[in-house]
Amino acid sequence: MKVVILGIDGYIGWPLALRLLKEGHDVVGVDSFYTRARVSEVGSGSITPIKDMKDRIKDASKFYGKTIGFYEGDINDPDFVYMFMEREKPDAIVHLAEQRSAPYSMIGLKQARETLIQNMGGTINLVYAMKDIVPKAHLLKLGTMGEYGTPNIDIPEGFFEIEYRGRKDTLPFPKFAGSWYHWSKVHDTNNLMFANRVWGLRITDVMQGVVYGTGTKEIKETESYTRFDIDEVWGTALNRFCVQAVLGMPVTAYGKGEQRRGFLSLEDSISCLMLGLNKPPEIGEYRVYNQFDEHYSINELAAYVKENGEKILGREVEIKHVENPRVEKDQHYYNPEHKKLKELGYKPSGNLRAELEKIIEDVNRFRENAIRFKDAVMPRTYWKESRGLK
Ligand code: USQ
Repeated sequence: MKVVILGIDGYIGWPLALRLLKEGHDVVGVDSFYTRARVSEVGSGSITPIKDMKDRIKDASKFYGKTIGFYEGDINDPDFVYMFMEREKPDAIVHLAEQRSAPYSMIGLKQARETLIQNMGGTINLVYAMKDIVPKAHLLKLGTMGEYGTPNIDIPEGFFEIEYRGRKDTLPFPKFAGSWYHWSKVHDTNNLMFANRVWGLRITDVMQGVVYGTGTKEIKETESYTRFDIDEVWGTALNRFCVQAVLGMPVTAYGKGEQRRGFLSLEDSISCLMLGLNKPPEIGEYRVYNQFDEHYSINELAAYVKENGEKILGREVEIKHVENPRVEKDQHYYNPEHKKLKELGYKPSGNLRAELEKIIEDVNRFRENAIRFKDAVMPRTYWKESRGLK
């Protein structure tokens, strides 16, 4: 299968490229290096050593005996999208090339506009190019569990059956996102459903939870790392907690810490995306997966990091409940369904506690890099203070 990965340089894009290559597929990557640039703007960077794309591709092809095609450019430019789609005519496209940080989108109007325009612009260019060039290809697009928010009822996988005033229908489950970033994914989802309805494009919309971890099997065997972000804008909860433990900083549970999210390891995220690619939807089908392993409260995660951190590092790890910079419920019901991937054959690779040990050991190994970006770790982006023009 020929797969184009949009956002190949990212946290998930690079390990997915390695897995596809290892399994004998043809891989073509596209990236504008947006994440590298934006992370350095907030005074941070990946603490794992990541090479530039030329060297990453060289390392991967040395190991797996096959090379990766690459286009540098911005998918918000329709001419660019049409150009590489015409040349490559892929069987599948994995779309990971979006602004992926909720805090970034909440810094101010500039970042909010950038997030909405960039994310929706890239996706609309892509569905038009698919319709015109490869109408039977499979689009596997990364959405987020955060599209649903935290309603006081169970969350289905995309659609639910509803009875209203005596009539029944199966409808998209209502969305209630918590940042401009998460809303941009909701808007994408609506646009994808419509593209499917009018042109019959085959689409998998993946509602993914928070991903954690430093490695996958392929990263381990090639030693070709993926990025690992630790700052308050680009780093995510569990990864940041491990870094805080290693640096002797308090683990920052926001608010009461009772907010729950679905989590999965990087290894499992890649396995699930591979399942989605290897078992595509029918022509004309739009399907939705809720992609996570288990859900945990922030307090549970902080406690696991404390317990494992103290064992590995041999000193106390403090948990600190800081003022929640976000506007979100920090105590709520949470019961999302996640059956479909299991029906396709997904089996979690391990457990969160075992993975935690590996993350803490890796972060400890790259501790010098973490120290360089220490000032960017504590929260400073407050939803209520998002800057407008004044
Ligand atoms: N949190 C803390 N302390 C911290 C950082 C975060 O308590 O130091 C809490 C947040 O308040 C939030 C939860 O942890 O309730 C998750 O925050 P996060 O920063 O780990 O993740 P989030 O902003 O939701 O976004 C991340 C990825 C995004 C992806 C999303 C999946 O950046 O690309 O879509 O996870 S989900 O959360 O399921 O929507």
